[in-house]
Amino acid sequence: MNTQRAKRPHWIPVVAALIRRQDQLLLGLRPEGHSLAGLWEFPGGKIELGESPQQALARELEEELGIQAEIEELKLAITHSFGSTGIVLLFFEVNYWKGEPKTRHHSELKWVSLTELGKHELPEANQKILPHLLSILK
Ligand code: DGT
Repeated sequence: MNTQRAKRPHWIPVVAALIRRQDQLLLGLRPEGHSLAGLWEFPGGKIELGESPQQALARELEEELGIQAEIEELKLAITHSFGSTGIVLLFFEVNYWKGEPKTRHHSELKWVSLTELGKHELPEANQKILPHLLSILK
């Protein structure tokens, strides 16, 4: 067997929402029992077979927050690998939705102003692109 090949990470497509309310973004605290528990994330998740990125994000926001969201522009795409896995993370802007976000999945939800974002513990994939993300959102 080619060992170099076996060590290559398996890349997983993930979508995440930049849900905006004035100068604030919605963050969710990742729950116990999931990877990266206790870190603040942008709501979203893995794209399932046969879904477009936009369909996947609309589904995740319905499942996780109970909102019907309009998925807007792709703002940023990044890659991040941890050992044998890698994620391709697509960030979409969301400015309009129906319903009030509820904690169906996260341990906690929080509206955070752009200036306070850096004070929250985020997954490394997000932390490393935070300055760039903020420059895009301003
Ligand atoms: P897992 O990772 O197997 O425990 O499964 P889930 O269901 O908790 O993971 P899911 O569907 O949220 O997948 C998202 C993956 O992307 C997960 O490995 C965490 C990673 N990730 C890094 N930054 C973010 C972010 O800002 N938002 C979301 N939703 N995921 C992020």
